[in-house]
Amino acid sequence: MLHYKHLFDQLYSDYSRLNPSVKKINELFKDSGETIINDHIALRTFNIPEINLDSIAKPFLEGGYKEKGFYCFNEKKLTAKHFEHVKDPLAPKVFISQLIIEDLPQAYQDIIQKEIIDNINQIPTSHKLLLAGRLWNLPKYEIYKELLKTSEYAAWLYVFGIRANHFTILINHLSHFTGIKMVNEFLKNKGFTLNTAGGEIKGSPSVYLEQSSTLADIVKIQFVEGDFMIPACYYEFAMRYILPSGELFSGFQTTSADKIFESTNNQINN
Ligand code: OOG
Ligand code: NI
Repeated sequence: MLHYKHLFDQLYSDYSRLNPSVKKINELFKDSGETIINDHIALRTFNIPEINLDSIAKPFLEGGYKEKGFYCFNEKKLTAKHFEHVKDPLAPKVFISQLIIEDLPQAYQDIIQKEIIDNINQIPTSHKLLLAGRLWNLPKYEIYKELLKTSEYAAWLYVFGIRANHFTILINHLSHFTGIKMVNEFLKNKGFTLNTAGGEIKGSPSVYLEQSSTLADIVKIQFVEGDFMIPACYYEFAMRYILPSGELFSGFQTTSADKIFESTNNQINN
């Protein structure tokens, strides 16, 4: 079994290769004298049995993770769970969501069946599934545009497949930044565009979690029809607060997460 640290290294290397902002942001924080702690990563998938949320979670469970929270996003037709390492409090948390295909209009279910499910070649086993990316053929731009009309999540997933769609800098562990506002100002000054859906800062100390994120990098992707520039992955920043019990809040907030999902949506943010 692959050690989870090694797994995160591999997920990170795919993520930073695909998204030029990632390395730039990391370097900016390092140049400011910071050591980066990753609060969590997120993965997306379809509720197709072989690759659904629970299938994606398996390698993490085998690596010492435990299921913690369950979340529903009715409008987006998603469910999600988060996982935490049982022993290592500094191990990144893992947020996995899945699209409930049968909740989409029939015409879109048919597209997903024909263009995705019927085209799944081989499903890698164990942790290799998490690094698989797209498990189906080269995407069609025409299908991507069509999926965008019903679910931005479905369109993104059709192109990018299974991979980490963001890493998250834990602001609590930064030494020169006093809060999320200061992080946001720093990023904007350096030329990064933040996701403004629901406001730049999602959440508040009263829900024990504040989050912000960049807008996904626009990258060149090869489609059947040729190359097109589309949003890929983003970077998130999170500040966690102490619960009345004295413990640091380790979960997620559905209302905030709903807006964080929009970081890959250049329709809403333009
Ligand atoms: C996940 C969005 C939710 C959070 O921290 O609330 C999230 C996604 O975009 O796949 O990461
Ligand atoms: Ni996140």
